[in-house]
Amino acid sequence: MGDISGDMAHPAQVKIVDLSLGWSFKQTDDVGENAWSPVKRIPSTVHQDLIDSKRLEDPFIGFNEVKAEWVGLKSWTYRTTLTRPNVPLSAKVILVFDGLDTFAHVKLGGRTILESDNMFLPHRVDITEVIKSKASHDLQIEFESAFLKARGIKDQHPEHKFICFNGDSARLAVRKAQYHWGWDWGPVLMCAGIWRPARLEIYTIRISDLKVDISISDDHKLATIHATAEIEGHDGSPAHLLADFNISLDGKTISSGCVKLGQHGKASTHLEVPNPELWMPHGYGKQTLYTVSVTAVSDGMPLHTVSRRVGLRKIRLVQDNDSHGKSFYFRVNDVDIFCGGSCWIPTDSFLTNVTPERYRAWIELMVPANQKMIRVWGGGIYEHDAFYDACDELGILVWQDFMFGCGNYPCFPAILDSIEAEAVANVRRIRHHPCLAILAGNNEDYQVQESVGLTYDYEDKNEEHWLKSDFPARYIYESLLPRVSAAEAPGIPYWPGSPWSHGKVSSDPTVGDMHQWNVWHGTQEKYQIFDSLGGRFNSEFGMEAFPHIATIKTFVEKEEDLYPQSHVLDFHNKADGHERRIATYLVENVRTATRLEAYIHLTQLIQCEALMYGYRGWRKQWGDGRHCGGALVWQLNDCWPTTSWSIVDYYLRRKPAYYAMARVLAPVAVGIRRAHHDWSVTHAREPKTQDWELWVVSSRLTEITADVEVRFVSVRTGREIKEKVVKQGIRLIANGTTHVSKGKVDNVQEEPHVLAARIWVDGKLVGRDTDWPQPLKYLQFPDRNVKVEVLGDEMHVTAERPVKCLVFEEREGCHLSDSAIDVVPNDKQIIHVRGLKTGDPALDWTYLGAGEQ
Ligand code: BMA
Repeated sequence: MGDISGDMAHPAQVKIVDLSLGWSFKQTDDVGENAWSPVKRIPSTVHQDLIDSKRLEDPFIGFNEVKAEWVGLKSWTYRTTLTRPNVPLSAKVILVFDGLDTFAHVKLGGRTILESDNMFLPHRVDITEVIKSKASHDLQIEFESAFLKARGIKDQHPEHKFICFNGDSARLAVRKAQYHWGWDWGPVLMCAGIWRPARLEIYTIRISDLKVDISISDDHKLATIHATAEIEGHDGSPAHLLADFNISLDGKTISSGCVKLGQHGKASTHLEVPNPELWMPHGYGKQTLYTVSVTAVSDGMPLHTVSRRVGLRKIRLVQDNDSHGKSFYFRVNDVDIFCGGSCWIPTDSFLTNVTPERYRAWIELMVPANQKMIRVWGGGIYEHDAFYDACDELGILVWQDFMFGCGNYPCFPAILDSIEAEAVANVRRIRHHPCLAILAGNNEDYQVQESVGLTYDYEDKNEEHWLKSDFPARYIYESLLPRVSAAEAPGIPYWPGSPWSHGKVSSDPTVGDMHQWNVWHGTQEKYQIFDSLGGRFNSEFGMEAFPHIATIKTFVEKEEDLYPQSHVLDFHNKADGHERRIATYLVENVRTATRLEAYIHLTQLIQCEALMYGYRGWRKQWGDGRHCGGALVWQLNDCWPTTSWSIVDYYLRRKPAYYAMARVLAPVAVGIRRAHHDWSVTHAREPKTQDWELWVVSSRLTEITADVEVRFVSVRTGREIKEKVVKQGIRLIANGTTHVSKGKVDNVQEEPHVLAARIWVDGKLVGRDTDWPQPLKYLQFPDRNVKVEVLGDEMHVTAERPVKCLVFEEREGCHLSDSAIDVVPNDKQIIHVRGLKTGDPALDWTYLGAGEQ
């Protein structure tokens, strides 16, 4: 058992006894003292504890996932000894669990003190009387198999249609991270354990909640903070208690107010901040963080202080009727923000292995990539505080799903109570973070209904009807969760689901957000037309790519299995039909390869191209009356080493698409493209001409001027086949799209050529874009004569003929300013490398067709 911490100056002050050490665990059925193995520390998960005790092989390697299956089918018991702390007479002793995964029976001295069946719920158990009775107590927690329990609960509800995409449908009956049942990017690893911190709290008075609502005046000259504290344990004599509120910046108080405790143990006040430093997403201003605190004071003695780090900002989801339907975009402090970004899955199959530093490293990746928003997807968890802290500090907006994913969820009374408690607890935990932009009811649950033909009447607003229908969870998304959100986080927009379209089919492109999966899944369209498939906000779309070779080598045990279609590589790709889909996109676009490294490059190039076509086109539409309000790639990260849609792999090694995305999301980005023609439909009959267009997108909030050029460079010879187009002094529309020029590619008279655009602002080259004849497989790439000259921490890249997707090695500890670049003659590109030590070998590189030379 841990030490008592906290200021011991006054016996009534809150004291914390940390319970992270001194635990052991065993399979519940095993008997005898020998059955117990030590636990390094909690929070933990049983798999990691078994690995640490050498009773389980690392499930991330080879086929070990299968060998770990038994773990999820057993019950596990954890135990420790609680020693009687020094407790003042009037104090309470509360045993606190921030999270138990999932079916937990907690016994103190052999007596059940808590039963839990919801991983997302924190618990507080009053053990004052029990703990005082003896010097030490045995604390045991038994975790039953969630897999088996889920099946049992499902069987008890024959009235409900358990339908889902991904995993065993019984998962829908259990409030546990749904990806533990396996997903199309993740293994089946049914974790169990004390997954969030545990401690004793000893106090007479405690602040149990601090709610901070912020409003900003129209002229931004005044921020008003409405703060409400809830205080428990005041034993009916609130007159003695004061709540001392304070807002500070960098330790300096700006405003404060002391109020008497009112009815129901509540106290509230208004604090004002004149000329506030507003919080903005990165790239739009500072991420200033103020601290709001409240201290419970009795007879001049401070007993407990609670603080929230807040950002002063207002956020709106703008849904106006317009010529495209109904808009869907975010406005922060009156600035319209195009939300280019990513979707986020739990970043490890074993959640308790993710440190705050690792969370920070993930979010840090987004900043140089010009990403503004991350979506916490509903099949995982309400994230760790460190995740939201990093987003606050780095200026990344968070789209937060509630934890429901890809299913028809049941609504029996007990589960509804549990969901309500879960929603209140988690919204209260995260609502003060300035990064929080939206709360959304679920991931794709409306789509599941549509896909199996379980239609519902949107106009029927009778909640009782919903609960009795084949889609009872409509009650959760359209009644329970919006009610909780409005009460607990009134300043944050609520949205019933991702995607959702105000009762229209959830793929409606004119209203609401959209998951566009007709590239890869669905009708498997060509990615070149991604832009034409979007809606008002594209909250999911993606393309798979292999991870880095070094990542692959961590799980492939035999050298002979290092080939693209080996059994173990297929096993480390959980997506339906992945072999066919990867092959389709490769065969359609590039000359395919069999050597693993070349194949990795090709899959990554395809991902790069696909995402570029999506983001580039949708960002252009931002300027067309906010036609598209944002795009979030599926997915930023991985939970194990695998092939998936992630743009950065499990070991934080960036895939080339990461860089392609960064370029098209740059504050000022030039875009060029020729009109699409579908080569497989026309059976290689090229159109005689193709229109091309040139535009610039700018997220600068004032108009600026720029110079733009387009060159027409033969793929075969590297020569310019016609006079370049130069436009000087173009005025770029603020926070919008400027159409610059257009023309025609003559496929009869002109040889295949690249349209190579560049843009300068104040004489400085700030961006490039290239458009290539499609498909790339019809092009020849001999004699590119690529040179990469290393000069200090710079790499100078040149080529004599156009080069597609030149990718540099991702070496541990190295950061590149760019990669996956297209290079054209007479345009040297300089890549900055951070982290390469003197004497280290130069970074390796490759490009499309490199093998042909
Ligand atoms: C989506 C997500 C996930 C899934 C992904 C890839 O729609 O919501 O459920 O992993 O597609 O298939």
